[in-house]
Amino acid sequence: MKEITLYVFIVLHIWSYGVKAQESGKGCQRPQLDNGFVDPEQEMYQDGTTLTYACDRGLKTPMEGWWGMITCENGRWSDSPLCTASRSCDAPPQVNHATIVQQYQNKFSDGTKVVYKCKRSYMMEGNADVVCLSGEWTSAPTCSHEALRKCRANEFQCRNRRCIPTTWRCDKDNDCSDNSDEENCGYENVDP
Ligand SMILES: [Ca+2]
Repeated sequence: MKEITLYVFIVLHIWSYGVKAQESGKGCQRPQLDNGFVDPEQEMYQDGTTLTYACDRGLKTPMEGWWGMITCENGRWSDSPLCTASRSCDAPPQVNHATIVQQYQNKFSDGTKVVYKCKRSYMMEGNADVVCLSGEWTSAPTCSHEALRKCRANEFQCRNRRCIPTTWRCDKDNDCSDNSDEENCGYENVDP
């Protein structure tokens, strides 16, 4: 009796192993992809393989990213890889201690501009606005804490902590925006 049980067990085991081997043996062929490349690059992929693919510069996957993932399931790919031209942008870059002035969207069309505003007591460095150009955002500003921002040797520190080039001091132009670069210049009495 014991022997029969063992025999049945072995037979079942071999049978289930055979089914598994058959399933995993199917695999998928390398998918057709124009204007992009797959990684890893092989002729055949085993079932369960997740294939990463990337698009050539300026092109995007259906998910609007420049790379996508498909999985080989029972001899078929979960999706066809596709690289097409897309000029819209995803969410603009996240900037610490800053908020975006406009209303939030998921997609931003080519040429859209968004404007950052630093939170209270944070100072902006770089351009306040970034533009979506052919699917890429131009570089975003940074916001650093006023107290941490030190002006460089050739800069003048305004009362509002802003840094301006020393040569802008006393040039009759309110560069600090609080006019502190134009105070004690000796001309106030002459030309108010
Ligand atoms: Ca000035």
